[in-house]
Amino acid sequence: MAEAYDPQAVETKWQARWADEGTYQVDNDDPRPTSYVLNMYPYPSGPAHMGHVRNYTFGDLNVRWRTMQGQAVLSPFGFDSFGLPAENAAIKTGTHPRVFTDARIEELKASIKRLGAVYDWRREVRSHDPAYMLGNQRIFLKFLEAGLAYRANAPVNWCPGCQTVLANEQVLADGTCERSGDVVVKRDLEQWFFKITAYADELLDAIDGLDWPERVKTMQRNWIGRSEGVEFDLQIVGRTRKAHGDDASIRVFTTRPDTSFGMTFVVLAPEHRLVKDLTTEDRRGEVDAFVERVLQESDIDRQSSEGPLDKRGVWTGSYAVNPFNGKEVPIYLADYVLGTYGTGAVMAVPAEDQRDWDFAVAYGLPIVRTVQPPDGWDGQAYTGDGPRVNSEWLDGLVDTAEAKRAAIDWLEDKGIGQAKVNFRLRDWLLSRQRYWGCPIPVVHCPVDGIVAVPDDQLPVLLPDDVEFLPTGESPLRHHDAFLHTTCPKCGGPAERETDTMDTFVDSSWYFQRFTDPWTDEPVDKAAAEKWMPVDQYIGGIEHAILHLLYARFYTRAMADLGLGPATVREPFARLFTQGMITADGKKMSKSSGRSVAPSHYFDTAGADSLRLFHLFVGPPQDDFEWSDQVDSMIEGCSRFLNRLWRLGASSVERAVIVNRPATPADQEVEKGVHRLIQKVTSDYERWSYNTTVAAAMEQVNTLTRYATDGDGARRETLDFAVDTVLLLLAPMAPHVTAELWELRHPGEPSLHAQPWPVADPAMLAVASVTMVVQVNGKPRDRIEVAPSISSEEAEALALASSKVAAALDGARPRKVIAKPPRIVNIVV
Ligand code: ANZ
Repeated sequence: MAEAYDPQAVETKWQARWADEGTYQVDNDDPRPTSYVLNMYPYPSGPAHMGHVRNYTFGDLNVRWRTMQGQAVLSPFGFDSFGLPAENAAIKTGTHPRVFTDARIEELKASIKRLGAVYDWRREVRSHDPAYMLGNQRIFLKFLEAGLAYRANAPVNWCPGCQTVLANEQVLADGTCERSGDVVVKRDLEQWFFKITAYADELLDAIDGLDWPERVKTMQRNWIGRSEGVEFDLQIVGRTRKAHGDDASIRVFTTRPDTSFGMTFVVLAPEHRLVKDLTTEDRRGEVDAFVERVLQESDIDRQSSEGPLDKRGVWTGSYAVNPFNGKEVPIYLADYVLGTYGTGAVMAVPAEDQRDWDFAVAYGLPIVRTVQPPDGWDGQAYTGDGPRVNSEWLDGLVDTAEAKRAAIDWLEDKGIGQAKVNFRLRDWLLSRQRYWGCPIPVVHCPVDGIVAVPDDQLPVLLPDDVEFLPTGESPLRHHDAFLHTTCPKCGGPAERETDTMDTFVDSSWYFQRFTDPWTDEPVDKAAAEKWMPVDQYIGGIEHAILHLLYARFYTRAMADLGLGPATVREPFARLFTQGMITADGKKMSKSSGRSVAPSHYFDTAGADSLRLFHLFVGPPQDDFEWSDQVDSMIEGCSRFLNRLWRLGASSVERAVIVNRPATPADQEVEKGVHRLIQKVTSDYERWSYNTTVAAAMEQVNTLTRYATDGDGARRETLDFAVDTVLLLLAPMAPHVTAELWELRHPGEPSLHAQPWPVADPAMLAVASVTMVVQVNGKPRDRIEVAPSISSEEAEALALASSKVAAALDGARPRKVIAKPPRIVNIVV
């Protein structure tokens, strides 16, 4: 009897061996075909919780599986180590963010290592590494030079109490400052932007070619939000171009110019530049109060459909002319019209737009249908197709695209409008008034303006001797030695930029850095060309938009500026978004206070059982609620691995193992194993891990019975079967399978160095199926036939059956209906 399975001893042994032998280290001159598997690099918040365990189990399975398929698999790990929590901890506890962060990294690393997930730790990258900051700053300066980084005024959250800018996270749901309790207002301040909109079209078009979940692709498309329409001018009543220039008209953007005859009012955003000008004296009090209130609201609140509409708008007292029919329409303001989209002004067509309809009803404004709705349609806007009505020269046109085209042509002919494509996507505001981030490497000179820090003075590092005070301001602004510098151009006194970069900048190119983290350049193009794009990226759906879009933009911009390989424009060829582990319905995370640590399970059932549990509990893309039943499920996985251990160590109780030629029963066992190879391989490809664990469990039970029942097991068959099961389970439960393999094959290369098994097609063919022969609908015989049997053969076999002959009792068949290979029906 082999020794009992001791998970801790086995796991420690193999983890040390993989690390010592560098089993999963790959060099950049590795001749094997390449593959790149990557989990999104985590924010280091302390020891791993079950959410991490689940994600890294999926990633590790992919790394090991691809390795067994003969690929050189790049499997790096790093830390998204800049960010607000470390800075807040510093303010609270007085620990420097670097010390705090490094400690959290070590905790996370230690707990990940016990999972047995394999990474090439030589390639580790942390956002706050000086070498990484150097890369970040060099890339930034290239973007600046190319006009992809620029400064502009932007509305930011401003706390009048603290006299500082706040991040969105610091503004409470009721719009007050988390620290002072003051009402946070929007204020225009100079900020840094990346011109991601220059890539809007390309980023949108390329989504089609990505092997990503449809849900994520849709979210990206909506976020970019391309819309085709037209911009045109409405004359303001009482104004002339001669007297008022550009202020004589209001420009609107619409996607439905075909409905223009139905425009019964115009709505401006409260921040529209003409608001003050258009407000008549008797309306001023109400308008001012309204504008002040709306400017406090977030864009999200403003676009929500909640709240009574009669409180959400106000009339300015002025009118504009609808150029299509010459009618005068009132000009309103409404919170839901955004100043940052289109022209910040909308022609309202209540009959064909539900929001305009509701607004018209609330303010008693006219509603004129311009698309004929179906009979019985009443009391709401109609956005479907139908003939144009009340639209003069558009009347009768049914095709919406054609009607739009006609309206745009008319506007262009008259010289008052042009076709226009708009994007919802805005440029990326990247500056943060924070300490724990990568400094933006420029100085502000009173003579030369913004001047790049020269390359030989990079990286601009964060000074350590700063005080973290709860003032809400970046300590960099109060650090004289950092702040005061000389201008690299004129040598005069200048101030260093104290804004740091959004941490999404760090996560936009780290995956390229992994391909050669030792290079002096941000990215070694040859190395990146070899490994990129990431073949399998794994991470949470919460990154569906910002991170994944920013990374796509960065990859393109870097390629265009010669900072990355020209051929690599998409960073992540294939994306998997795993489900969340939830506790009480909420995402498991350290900050939620609901995190379950894996260490207890590592110490008891072992890492392999825990991995198997995570693979087994359900489809990887689904959320999983952590509950009281989990312990018994992990126990179940542990019992399975013990059964595997007994089988693999050939100590199955009462096992009889004999040498004999293969009987049909032995052949059935072999075929079952080939079918398992096929199933596991295709399940791994499809990320259907729960079904593959179930099949493996069933197979182990079958083999255990085979080894103990009846005539006993044939040695060759059992060896082949057990070895194959170990190979197939190796990516899921890497320790126990490696140990069993070594027991069974002492002195041979390790299990993880073995090639992935391939199913023999001949063994997959199902030898026969049972064909039922019926006479007048009653089953009379069952015949084993080849699955490929033809109708004629099936009919002949059926008629030749003695049981059928007995049932016919001399009667002549009237009709024979053969549905090979399952059924033949004889009618008499
Ligand atoms: C008249 C109209 C009639 C409209 C109709 C729609 C339907 P997307 O697809 O998102 O581009 N709009 C324009 N600028 C706006 C702004 N700054 N804030 C809020 N809404 C704005 O939507 C474009 C449509 O959204 C435009 O077309 C305009 O309403 C509105 F039957 O014009 B439409």
